[in-house]
Amino acid sequence: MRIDVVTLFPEMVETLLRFGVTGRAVDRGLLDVATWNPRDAAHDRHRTVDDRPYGGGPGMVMKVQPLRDTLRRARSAVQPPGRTLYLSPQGRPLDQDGVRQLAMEPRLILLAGRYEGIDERLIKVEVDEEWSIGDYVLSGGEPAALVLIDAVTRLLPGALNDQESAAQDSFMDGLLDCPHYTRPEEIDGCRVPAVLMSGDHAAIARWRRREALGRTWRRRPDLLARRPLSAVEQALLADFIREYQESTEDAGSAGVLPEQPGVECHE
Ligand code: 9D3
Repeated sequence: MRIDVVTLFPEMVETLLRFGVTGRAVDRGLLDVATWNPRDAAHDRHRTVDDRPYGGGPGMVMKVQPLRDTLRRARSAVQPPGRTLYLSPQGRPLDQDGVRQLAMEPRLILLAGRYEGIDERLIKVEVDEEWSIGDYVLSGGEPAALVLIDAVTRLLPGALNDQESAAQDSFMDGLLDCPHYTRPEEIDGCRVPAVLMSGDHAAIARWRRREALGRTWRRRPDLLARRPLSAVEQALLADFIREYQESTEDAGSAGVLPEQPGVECHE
């Protein structure tokens, strides 16, 4: 997959490509990323890339000419160029379904904005899709471009090793992950759940699925609502819920101590 990124901070993007899964995808020739800096297309003495907003107010807007020339340069570097995606808070929220769609494209052009954003007419004429990575405020589009590139790269055939692929497959079935443990067997009185030490692989698989269902039920009911459960899964979740209610219904803690998200200790 070829991705061209238009950004005022190319080093931010290039850094991701030096490490881990994304770095390996580049080494293996699965991912090819090029960066394009609008500052290189600014021709005035100060190489200006921002301008004041019509209507006044605080903040600046990315200047049209350097950005438009840069997009055209990026497009003519690879034929056909692929769709142009503008990363912006106003975009379609990225989720794993969106990542899957984007990963099927052979080429993408990503536009990362700075300041208050880009001229609306540039969006209309030059941009095919707008994507957000969630409802929080970033300082620019680069972190969003990194998130998108990272998530998409993981779906390119050959990017993950076998173990990573297996783990990815189980996440992609729409549930949160089960808890994980490694040595030592006990930390400050917290022991590894006995079933994981039992060597009973069927019981371990059941326990993991039950924990995944239970945590999704507790922490992300929105995910559970979108996912049909098999009869086996319904039984495992019912089992989790019954145990959970037994453990919270005793006199002292009834309704008083909600689980702190992410904090649990098994005896
Ligand atoms: C005056 C209100 N603004 C500044 C606080 C709006 C604003 C402009 C530019 C907010 C963020 C940004 C920069 N953000 C991105 O470029 C961005 C982004 C994000 O902030 N959140 C989630 N996804 C994305 S994708 C690009």
